Amino acid sequence: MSKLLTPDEVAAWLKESDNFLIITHKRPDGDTLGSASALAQGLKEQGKTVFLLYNPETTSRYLQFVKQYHAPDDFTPEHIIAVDTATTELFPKNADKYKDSISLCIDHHSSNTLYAEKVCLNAENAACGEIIFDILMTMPGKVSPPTAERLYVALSTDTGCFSFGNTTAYTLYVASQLVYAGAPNKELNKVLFRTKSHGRIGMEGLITSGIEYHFDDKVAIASITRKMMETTGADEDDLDDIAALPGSIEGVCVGITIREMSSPQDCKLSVRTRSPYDAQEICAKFGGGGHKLAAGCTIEKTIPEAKTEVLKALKDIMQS
Ligand SMILES: [Mn+2]
Repeated sequence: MSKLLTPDEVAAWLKESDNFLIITHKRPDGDTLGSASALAQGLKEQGKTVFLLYNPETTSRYLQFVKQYHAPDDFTPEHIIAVDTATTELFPKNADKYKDSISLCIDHHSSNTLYAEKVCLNAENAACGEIIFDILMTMPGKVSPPTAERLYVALSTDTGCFSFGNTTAYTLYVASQLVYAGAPNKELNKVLFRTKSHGRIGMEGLITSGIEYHFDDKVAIASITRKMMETTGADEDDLDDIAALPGSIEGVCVGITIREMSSPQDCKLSVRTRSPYDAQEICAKFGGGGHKLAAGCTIEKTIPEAKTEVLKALKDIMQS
């Protein structure tokens, strides 16, 4: 059984330990990479030896924040720390060998499986970066400009630039402290939230022009084919949060994105709803799951066939 630690207790343990390797999760986002690199920077400033395990899926957007901390091949860690990672299933492949020997896990997912020896968990936090902030604030150097910059990346990306429902007064308090500490918020917001790649713009254009409306325009269905990806040269990164697009249209209560995956007979559906419509209820009809306002499922049919199926399934829900 894991021992649960407060941020103060984590700081005390970090102070008496050394030689850390920090692990981030599969398909790494700004929170896991920002939290890991901020912790590495903060511990380095305390004179510790600390590195990040290279995450092979790190995208160019985040590489600049983490690359200076990557562990050399000959580094032998004494302690492994996982950040923002709810289960060992989410470890990248090269971290698999550490899964039974994690000294400390710092996380904000209520689904955390408590796989680490010590766990610092607060599911009230919008981002894992808030917990890293709490830990570093108890240390002598507190938060330096490079640390603040990385924590700002963590907080802003996990909250959609402080716009998602998970944003709390505490999130905004920490963000303000980070800006005071030197986080370049204007530059980061421009790069992270106000810049779109060519692939992204191309995809948004194609997707938007193909959106279909049903049930008095309360349902919007967007389609993504592999052909569209080829035409625009878009990659996985360019499709980040694309499922939010149909649901962002005025008056739309159920936004559905149907994406053709590895074959034309393999479609992934992402459903976003506004209350009282239940995305989970819709996806459960196809063996999928998720949350009340965001859920997903797989339908082994072509896009037009999947559309027909989902419209049939929506009939009762939309007309009740
Ligand atoms: Mn997170």
